[in-house]
Amino acid sequence: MAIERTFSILKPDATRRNLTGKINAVFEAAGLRIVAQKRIHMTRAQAEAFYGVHKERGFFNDLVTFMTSGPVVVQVLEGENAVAKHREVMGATNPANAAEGTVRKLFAESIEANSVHGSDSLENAAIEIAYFFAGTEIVG
Ligand code: RTP
Ligand code: MG
Repeated sequence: MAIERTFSILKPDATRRNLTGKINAVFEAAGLRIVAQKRIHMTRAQAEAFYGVHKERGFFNDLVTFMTSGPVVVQVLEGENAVAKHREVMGATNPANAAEGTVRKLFAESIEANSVHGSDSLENAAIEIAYFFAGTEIVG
């Protein structure tokens, strides 16, 4: 299996409840290595552009408001099959459907305040990483 990099966000509900270490522990236990990480407060313009694919969805405005409601931690995670592995340990979007032991089952508050974001493909991972990180900030 190939070593991949994926893009991750610890969302405002996670930073507000001081859960960043607990969530990172789940990632690291799954074999994902944090090769870049920074805490930022996204602007509305940044969040709107990041979630541009969802702009026609009914939840878009609420999502942008939520993602700018507090600090987030943006991350690059590296490991074997990292995109799929990260999605697996995050769990289903709606925590009510998330499997036992997943981040969203353990920590998410709702379908919106679901603690984490993860890229859904290797192509999107590269785009999302480049949106938030310079190459020199990623140290494998
Ligand atoms: P993410 O992009 O955050 O990793 O999550 P995902 O792929 O599992 O979910 P996606 O369909 O891409 O939706 C992006 C984020 O929008 C919020 N959402 N709210 N109120 C709603 O019905 C609803 N549906 C989605 C969630 O924060 C979701 O993670
Ligand atoms: Mg998504």
